[in-house]
Amino acid sequence: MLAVALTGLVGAAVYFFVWGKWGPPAAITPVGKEVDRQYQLTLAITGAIFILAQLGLAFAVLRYRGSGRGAHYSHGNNKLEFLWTFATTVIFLGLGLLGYKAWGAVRLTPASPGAIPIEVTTSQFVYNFRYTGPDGRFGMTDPKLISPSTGNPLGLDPNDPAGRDDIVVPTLTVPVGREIDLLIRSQDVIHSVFVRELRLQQDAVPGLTVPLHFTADKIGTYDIVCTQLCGLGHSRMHSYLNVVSESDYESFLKRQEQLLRQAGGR
Ligand SMILES: [Cu+2]
Repeated sequence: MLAVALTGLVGAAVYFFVWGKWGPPAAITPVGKEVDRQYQLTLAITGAIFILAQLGLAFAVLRYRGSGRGAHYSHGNNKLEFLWTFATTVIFLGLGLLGYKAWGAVRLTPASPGAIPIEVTTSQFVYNFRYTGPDGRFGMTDPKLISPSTGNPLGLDPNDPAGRDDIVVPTLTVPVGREIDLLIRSQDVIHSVFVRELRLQQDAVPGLTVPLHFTADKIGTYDIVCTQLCGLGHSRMHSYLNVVSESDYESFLKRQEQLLRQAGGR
């Protein structure tokens, strides 16, 4: 019975992975595709070991059932223990080193000089995205000036001319095929920025500006969610990443600049 149950378990596990119905949506960045390749490799190696180990156990249960012999005491086998510890170390370290390209490259290297800087500020329970405006510079902010109800959620300092053209919006719009340099901040507790299609998940930590860069290669609208339990409204903390064509991006910026002028600037 146990041997049959184990074999059934292995069959069901393999079936669900091969079926792939609950897999993630397709990646939209070169790094995302790298993460997927790395994940598939890890899954293939650990999956093969899982199948062999469980089927081996089922075989042993079946083969040695009811033989009437008592169990015999063993001191273990040094050679075998060395072998599987060594194999585990090689696989673990090997996958870790291979994963550098997928995980580390995006975090341990800075964005290229031509990347578009966009600041993400998280707070309970919203995202605010800031663009530099035509001057290419972010204006100064002051925590004392933070006032979402009067339209200054980031606390932009009106005396700093660099901040007068800064665009602040609740959703992230980026041009396709261009590198984006996200600068992630938090005003209160630890939040996070997670976009499944980018295969990126990064905490927003109060007091830090965490950079994260990506180049999306597929036009579309994707969910941005907070994956840190940040308070009662955590489940509502949500925004969108709009990947648009270069010309749509230009008109988005134009429109925002126009709105800012209509509002009389800051
Ligand atoms: Cu949050």
